[in-house]
Amino acid sequence: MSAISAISAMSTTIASVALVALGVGDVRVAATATSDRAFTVEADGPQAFSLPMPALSREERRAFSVGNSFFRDSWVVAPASAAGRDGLGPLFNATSCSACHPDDGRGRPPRDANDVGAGMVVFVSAAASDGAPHPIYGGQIQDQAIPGVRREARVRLEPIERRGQFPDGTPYALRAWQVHLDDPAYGPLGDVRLSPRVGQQIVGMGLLEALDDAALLALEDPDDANGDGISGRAHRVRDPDGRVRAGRFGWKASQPSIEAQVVAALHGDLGITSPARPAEALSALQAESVRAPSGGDPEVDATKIERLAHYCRTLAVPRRRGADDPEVARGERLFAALGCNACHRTGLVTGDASPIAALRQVTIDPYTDLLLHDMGPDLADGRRDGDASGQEWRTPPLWGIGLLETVNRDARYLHDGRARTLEEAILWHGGEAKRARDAFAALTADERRALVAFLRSL
Ligand code: HEC
Ligand code: HEC
Ligand SMILES: [Ca+2]
Ligand SMILES: [Ca+2]
Ligand SMILES: [Ca+2]
Repeated sequence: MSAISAISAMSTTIASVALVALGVGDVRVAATATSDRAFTVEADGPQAFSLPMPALSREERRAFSVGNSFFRDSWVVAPASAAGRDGLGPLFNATSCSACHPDDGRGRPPRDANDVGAGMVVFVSAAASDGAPHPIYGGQIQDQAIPGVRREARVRLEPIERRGQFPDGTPYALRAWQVHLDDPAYGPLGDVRLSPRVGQQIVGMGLLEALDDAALLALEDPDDANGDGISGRAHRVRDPDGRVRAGRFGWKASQPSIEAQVVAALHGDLGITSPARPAEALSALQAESVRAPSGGDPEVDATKIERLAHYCRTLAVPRRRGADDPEVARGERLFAALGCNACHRTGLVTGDASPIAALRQVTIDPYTDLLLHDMGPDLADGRRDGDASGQEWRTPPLWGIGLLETVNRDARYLHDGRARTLEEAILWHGGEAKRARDAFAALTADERRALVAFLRSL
């Protein structure tokens, strides 16, 4: 089959799939159930990700404000008069949560090797170790350190340009990163596997947490039994009590709960010890040479962790905008017809486990299944992370994605912030999503614009 006839065969398939979707008429245009008002907000400005869920009780709102200040304020080197906010480092990546999640939005890749603390973390392991922490540098590269201590390395991203063409002849350009670790301070890194990732926007976390494991396991299709080319599986991880849970947070769903994510962020990104991680993030070799004042034993208590987790749990989801615009509605039909919604799922129902009553037993449209998918070699980092292979990534939620550029002017898409636009993000899809990606590329320019208009309405 020539390339041209392959493409036209493909668009015929898409057209008929689209007709089926239209005929059935079951494409939900906007989530308008009254219960949604409990956890969504009408907001389209730079603070759109920063609002508490409307349904919070007065006490939950107060806890939100306390968590908000822990999230926003910078940690300082111990000892400091700001007791309770000291203990930063000795090694760290940024001085506050909000440095990497600015305005509760998305961090960005560094502009050069001196641009630190803006949201990217490079995870590391020795090539031969199958994902274990690096023997000297641990699980992640900290590119900052307190005075008198050497930062581990400087992170430098070298852009790699890639050009392509839509089947209709329109050219496009993509950009990926080659990661370099300059001036390693604790000895040679050797042959390593690196996984650069940016901090995500953190809206709606409490709803994702409120999905029961069983609800996620029901979405799995590890052997693609239904033959749609998509075979997501849950990332089975251990929670702090040793129970196996369906992981859901982070780009590889490595963390089973918001609390576990908060503990890991404090420990790895800020250098703050906690009851669950009482020792600083230093390898044995580093611990021999690094002397640093402690900000307490441990540096945060369970209450602060709980407040931070509560804050992340109760940030509201911005409501959709312009959902009844005809172009947006057309884009929404294409999203379904192309099979984007096989992974970016809607209509999930939460269980009873959330500590926030308003988040129990509600239907949500997060545009994710929280499962791992093989996304092909172009997006692969080649590094095992728990049970996730180098090619597997968690479907990221798309709710709020249309506001990312309003909240974070430098917003970038995908796990390492390589994509400058939503269109680029789609074009990088491969592996299980290759069929959907190729179908997107084969659309007319108007249809592609409609699909992007739909994404911008989320
Ligand atoms: C140095 C940058 C950095 C700092 C500081 C940081 N984060 Fe993150 N955050 C990230 C990255 C990178 C990820 C994705 C991690 C992964 O893929 O495993 C992430 C993920 C998260 C997630 C999960 C988001 C999702 O969609 O799954 C939450 C919640 C979160 N961070 C909260 C926090 C909190 C709370 C703090 C402060 C205690 C914090 N972060 C500090 C970079 C950072
Ligand atoms: C097989 C599952 C799957 C399918 C099908 C799929 N996606 Fe994705 N999508 C993902 C995963 C996984 C990522 C994250 C990849 C990464 O960061 O490396 C992603 C990322 C994205 C992003 C960037 C999100 C962000 O937070 O930066 C957008 C936008 C997106 N997808 C839209 C689409 C559209 C539109 C389609 C249909 C043409 C589609 N996806 C089909 C799994 C899928
Ligand atoms: Ca510390
Ligand atoms: Ca390290
Ligand atoms: Ca399947």
